Amino acid sequence: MNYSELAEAVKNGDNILAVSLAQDLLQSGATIEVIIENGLTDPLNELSSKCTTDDFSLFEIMMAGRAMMDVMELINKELLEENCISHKGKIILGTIKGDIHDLGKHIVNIIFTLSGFKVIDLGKDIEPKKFINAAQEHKTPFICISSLLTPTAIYAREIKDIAKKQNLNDIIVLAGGVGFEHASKEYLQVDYVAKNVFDGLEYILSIVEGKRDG
Ligand code: B12
Repeated sequence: MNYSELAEAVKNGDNILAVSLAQDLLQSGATIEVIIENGLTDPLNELSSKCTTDDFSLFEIMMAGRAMMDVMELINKELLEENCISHKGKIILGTIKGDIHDLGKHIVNIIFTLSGFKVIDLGKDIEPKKFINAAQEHKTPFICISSLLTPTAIYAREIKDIAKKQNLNDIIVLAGGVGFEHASKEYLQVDYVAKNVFDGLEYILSIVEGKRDG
């Protein structure tokens, strides 16, 4: 199956071609995991250097982001039609304070929703305290934080501290995104650091299904 054509269309910001290629891939039986990794995440990661060099093109990155989100919408629609949504619980999600990257967070939202969770998406650049407030308001232990910027680790570390001060000992913090993925859970003071969205989902599912303690 040809994922490189899809990746190229996303990189070029050609959303119409990207959606049509993704449709072909889905029809030929490609898995969502592989479409997301090879067709969507990889091309955006390839644009990486544009964020730090003189070659920086916000327009190019935003167009690629739009193509990616249009493909995600298609995947979302297909799965909703298949009626595979159940109800497994609520999850608080947000990009941590100091960071405005949110394309990856949107993917996490979609994958977790499709897997049966009600996702409360707080948005981006979110204060640690707000995650705790939302978890209390929605009566859920699950907080998922996303970051693509390594210096935001200082804010990730605050979440469990705030919870402890309020005697909220059941709060479970899952960290993900390239800003966190090389850090240890001890360093970030979280319960788990996900290698990718599906690894994070497995972790939450294993707790919900009683296979692992929080
Ligand atoms: C697109 C992009 C932007 C866009 C963001 C648009 C948007 N709405 O998100 C714009 C142009 C705005 C931008 C801005 C900046 N960016 Co930028 N950006 C990128 C780029 C090229 C791609 C990121 C992306 O969207 N990838 C695709 C998505 C789908 O992947 P993802 O986010 O990693 O998410 C996946 C997984 O990580 C995971 N995941 C993510 N979150 C979570 C959470 C949980 C709980 C779980 C389970 C999983 C999970 O699931 C997703 C699906 O697979 C990266 C390069 C890179 N290699 O990542 C740089 C990059 C992240 N940016 C970088 C930088 C430095 C910046 C700026 C500071 C630049 C500047 N000088 O102003 C600003 C940030 C300002 C701020 N305060 O936040 C650096 C970060 C360096 C670092 N380690 O700290 C990178 C790595 C580029 C580089 N090589 O230096 N950026």
